Amino acid sequence: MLVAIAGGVGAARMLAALSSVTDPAGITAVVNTGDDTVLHGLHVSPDLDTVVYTLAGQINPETGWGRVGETWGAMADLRAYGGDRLAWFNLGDHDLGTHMFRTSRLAEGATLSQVTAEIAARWGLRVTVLPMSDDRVETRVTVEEGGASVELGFQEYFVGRRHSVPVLAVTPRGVTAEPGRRAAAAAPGVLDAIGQADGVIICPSNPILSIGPVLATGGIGDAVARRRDATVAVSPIIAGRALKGPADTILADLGHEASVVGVARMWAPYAATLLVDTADAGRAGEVEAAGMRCVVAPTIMSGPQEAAGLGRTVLDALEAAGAGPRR
Ligand code: FO1
Repeated sequence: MLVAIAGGVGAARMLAALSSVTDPAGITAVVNTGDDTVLHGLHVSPDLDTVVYTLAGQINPETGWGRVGETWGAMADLRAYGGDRLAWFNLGDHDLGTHMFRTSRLAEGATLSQVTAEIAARWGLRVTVLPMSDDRVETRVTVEEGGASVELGFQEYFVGRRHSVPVLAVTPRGVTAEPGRRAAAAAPGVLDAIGQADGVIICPSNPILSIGPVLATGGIGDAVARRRDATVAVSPIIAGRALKGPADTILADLGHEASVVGVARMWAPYAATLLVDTADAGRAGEVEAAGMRCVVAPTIMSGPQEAAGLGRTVLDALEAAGAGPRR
């Protein structure tokens, strides 16, 4: 069994790639829920939905989030009532059905893991999709705005500010105990899955915004570190740039090097191997000096063949580490 530590778009594509080269029933995804938000009374779990829709072949390929062939009737009406003040976060009509289902099941007392399993079952997924926690973890982003430091909710930063303001700090709230609230626990099955996995993959998601909150929750980071030798991380940074999103600028804002070497310094305690793109072949020595075995291969999933190629490279890297599923 393989366990993938996952954020949104990059992870979803990695999971689809792995599913095309190994039995999807042998893959468990542990997905970030720090981006979750409540809008119009509805519980939205963007990374869980991105993973599920992608694996179900239902993702909008242009945005990488939301449903393919979506319609926007509800948003148009909401905008007519309240303008962009209310309609700043785009929830398509079909996507809304998922949020309504999740919210009503949570109100009935179901856990987020149970609802996620129900949503995955509706789409016939064979990959097991687990939220990192059934408890609320809220990634807060402190930014510099108008000369002051302002703490924002994740989506206020990511969508509201188009992730274009300098970031001063990223804090996953809820991962440590606070007065009146215990620390978030890993969702049922997460720690066992990591402990028993043949191999663990840290997906090419934003290290600070997406993977960081997963590793900070309920002992998940410690569990992955204990499987360090069997863990392969895929760099989301290629030639100093993120393919999508603000991973490069946030790394730099927070004092890390926005490069495969910065990624290696961050993941060395958790993963023995870092897979970097051929564009970064020249930096393999520095990755190794940071304490990770460096595998160099094409990592851009520009089409199904390239994605399958990356999936096979990850399996080969696991096998070379003495890990990975039987093939
Ligand atoms: N991203 C945007 O840039 N604009 C949006 O309006 C937006 C809406 C949205 C709705 C549902 C969903 O599952 C994802 C959505 N996203 C949107 C993406 C989301 O903000 C990011 O993918 C993640 O939270 C970062 O991983």
